[in-house]
Amino acid sequence: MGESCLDSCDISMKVFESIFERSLCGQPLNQSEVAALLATPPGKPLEDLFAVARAFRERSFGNHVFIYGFIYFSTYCQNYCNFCLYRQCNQSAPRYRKPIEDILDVAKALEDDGAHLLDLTMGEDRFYTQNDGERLLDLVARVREAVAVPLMISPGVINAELLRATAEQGLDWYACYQETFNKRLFSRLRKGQDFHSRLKAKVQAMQAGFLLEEGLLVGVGESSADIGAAIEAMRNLQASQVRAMTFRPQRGTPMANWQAPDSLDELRLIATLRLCFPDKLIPASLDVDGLDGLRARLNAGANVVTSVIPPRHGLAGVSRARVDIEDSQRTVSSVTPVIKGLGLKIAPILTYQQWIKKEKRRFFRQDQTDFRSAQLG
Ligand code: SAM
Ligand code: MD0
Ligand code: SF4
Repeated sequence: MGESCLDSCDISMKVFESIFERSLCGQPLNQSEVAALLATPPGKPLEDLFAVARAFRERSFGNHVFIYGFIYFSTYCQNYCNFCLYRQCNQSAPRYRKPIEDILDVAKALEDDGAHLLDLTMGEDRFYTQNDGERLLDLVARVREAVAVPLMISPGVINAELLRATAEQGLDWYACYQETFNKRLFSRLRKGQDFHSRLKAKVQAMQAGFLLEEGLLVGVGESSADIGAAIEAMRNLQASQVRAMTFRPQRGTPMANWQAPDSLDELRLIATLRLCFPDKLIPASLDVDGLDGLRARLNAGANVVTSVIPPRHGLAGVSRARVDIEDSQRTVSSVTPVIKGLGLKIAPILTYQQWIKKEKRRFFRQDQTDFRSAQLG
């Protein structure tokens, strides 16, 4: 890329120029620089920010985009997150535990369709975690046996032993989003949950050999200083995939009437994450605005299409539980024209596998104590 990305977009404001130059040299941005990026006004300045984010993406990934299949296999949950449709006792949530045969069918269908990874997600469902997590381990082992693609697990907080045992089944990723690193905001959002236990699970997952996906909710009352602190925390945690998702109000929850946030905020954060983590994976989730929202997210510098869900299996999304699923708008063939229209292409499977291998080598060459010293807030 050299300096061409800066030359190609006529950035008027000096402050942005210096931020872009600093991140191009690999220097971590400070909180006031992050705040400046998050306040980028719409129009030309924002288009410039996106252009720089895309150039950063291109430098690390060329024109390749990755695709993640999403298998929400149990929507039962013991927790009371105020933002989530699936919080315990919410009668409005679609509740199911998918039988293993269905899970295996979906996994194979997604693999055949060309997904680079499958994300096995559940609510914090004791059905799976009781008795040392034997049901979860069995499920993971069966999926591992049935497909060759890399696997991610998103089970919420589970103990170190279960994390180790799932990692030993050959899973690559643990996804667990703090949502915010502001402890007071966290306790308002993730009601009754412990900030440090959630963080600790991630450190333990990495010690067990997982790559980590970390994530932030957008529009839940966070300040730009909170986001600056979160970016620093994600860097300290050494997350390999970092996400931002706009909060979508859910019926039957305490935040059902929360005012919808500005849809540009998530895009600004995606671009800011790209500048801060140029060589990491950044999702463009279909679970926020469906297929309609994909173009803008890729345009802002994301490089992984997540929440691809095949129809006719009765599977739900998270923040958009039903949108675009049964009418086949969340499939590889639906996202392909959007990807191509942006001059991007779906990466070969091998490219994704090599990326994971390289990322793991980077970590596991390091002394494991690095993880222990990751900042626990
Ligand atoms: N239960 C596990 C957990 O909480 O880690 C995994 C599944 S959980 C549903 C995955 C993520 O979805 C949450 O961490 C949150 O970031 C996101 N999410 C949940 N409800 C949302 C909403 N209403 N709007 C946007 N994102 C939401
Ligand atoms: C997504 N609906 O990628 C999924 C989910 C959980 N690891 C991921 C939030 O948007
Ligand atoms: Fe449960 Fe996860 Fe929803 Fe919280 S975000 S209520 S832990 S499914």
